[in-house]
Amino acid sequence: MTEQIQCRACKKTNTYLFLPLGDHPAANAFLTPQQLKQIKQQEQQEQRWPLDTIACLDCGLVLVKDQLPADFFTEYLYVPSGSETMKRHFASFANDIRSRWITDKSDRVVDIGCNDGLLLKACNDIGVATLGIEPAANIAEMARAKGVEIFNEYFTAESAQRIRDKWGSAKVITTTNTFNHVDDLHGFMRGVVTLLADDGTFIIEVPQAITYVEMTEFDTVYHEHLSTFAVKSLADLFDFFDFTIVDIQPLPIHGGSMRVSARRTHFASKESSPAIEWIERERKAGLFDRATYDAVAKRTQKIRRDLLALLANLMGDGKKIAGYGAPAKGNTLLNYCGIGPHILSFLADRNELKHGRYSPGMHIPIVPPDRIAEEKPDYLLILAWNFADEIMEQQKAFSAAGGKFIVPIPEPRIIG
Ligand code: DWN
Repeated sequence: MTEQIQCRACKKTNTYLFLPLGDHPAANAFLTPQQLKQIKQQEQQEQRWPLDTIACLDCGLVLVKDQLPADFFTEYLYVPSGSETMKRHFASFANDIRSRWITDKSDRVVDIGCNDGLLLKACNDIGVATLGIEPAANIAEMARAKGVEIFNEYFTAESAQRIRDKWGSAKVITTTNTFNHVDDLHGFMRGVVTLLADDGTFIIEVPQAITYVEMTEFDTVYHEHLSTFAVKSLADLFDFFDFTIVDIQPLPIHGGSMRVSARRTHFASKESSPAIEWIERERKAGLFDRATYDAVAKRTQKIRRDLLALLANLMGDGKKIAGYGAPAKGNTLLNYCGIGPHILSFLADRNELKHGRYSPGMHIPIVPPDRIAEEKPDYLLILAWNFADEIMEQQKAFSAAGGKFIVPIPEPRIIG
């Protein structure tokens, strides 16, 4: 029985380490040629930490321990603007915010972890006042270039007070795929309590634990993705701060997410909270049972076996295989399965910040997508499987030339 840890959401210690994935480098720590050279010459260690997937059997949180250095996000390589899906998603979210939660022109939306400002630009475009909070200097500049006002520091209980002193309270606080990167959720919530107007709304977008379990999305766990939330884990967390969930919307993005809106309990009704029905669904899905996670571990090991066998057979037939997408999740999969340049000759990715770099751990070169037409692989392993439709649509020329796709989750399969 491994040592139990305290759950960062509900603070109970009924946790279960069900899936040790090995020692992994940080999933977004894409290496420059210089860094790779120093590693190869043993001048520099590529830092790795145990990637142990843990479940809280009380609130359903799927979590990893926080092990990354404190300043990890001061230079960041992920931006959502590389995806048409995400551009459409944030435009729709901006309209939803204005129609449901904004009542006055002076009402401000504060987006914590605003990244390159995609959501706040969409809010500004429809006349909503905004402020972005983004600690990564390189990404903050991209947001500023879109005309988005930025507070370039981490959001904490302390910085929340300074933000409120300078810009006033927020009518809406949003945080999309940031809450799952935060270790001190209670400190973050103290900041929300400070910054949010009394009648304000706190809106979180995060991947769902129920989808992680049902679709065996083991690769969505990495050192920066500290948590994958169940509705119950959010409800238990909010209880500490007298917030109540008032709306839950399932979202198809990032492998199955949810948009959860919460308000202070004196502006909400616990009895009619949608959380009640969702938590019942989570209970029926076995999110609070050890056996559920034993089954996830077994399915994960089967995905590894089946994917390696599929790739070995194709290579045995003389087929050439490359990867499409260099997502953070792809590095969990590549490092867990031991898939390196001996199998995938390159990873094609549209994000220019990653071009010329190498994947952490397996050191596969990352190149622009036009390399596909030059190298003509027979198969593309889609590591950004959450965008498989968009990617296959884009790569119609590859399919027309006889190329086929491999999608690894929830089971490795060939498409095309
Ligand atoms: O929370 C996070 C999620 C939201 O995004 C971050 N911690 C890190 C990141 O995770 P990821 O890197 O796994 O996210 P994506 O958005 O699944 O990565 C997609 C990758 O694929 C990007 O590098 C862009 C690339 N891409 C592409 O090359 N062509 C994406 C699309 C849609 C394309 O057509």
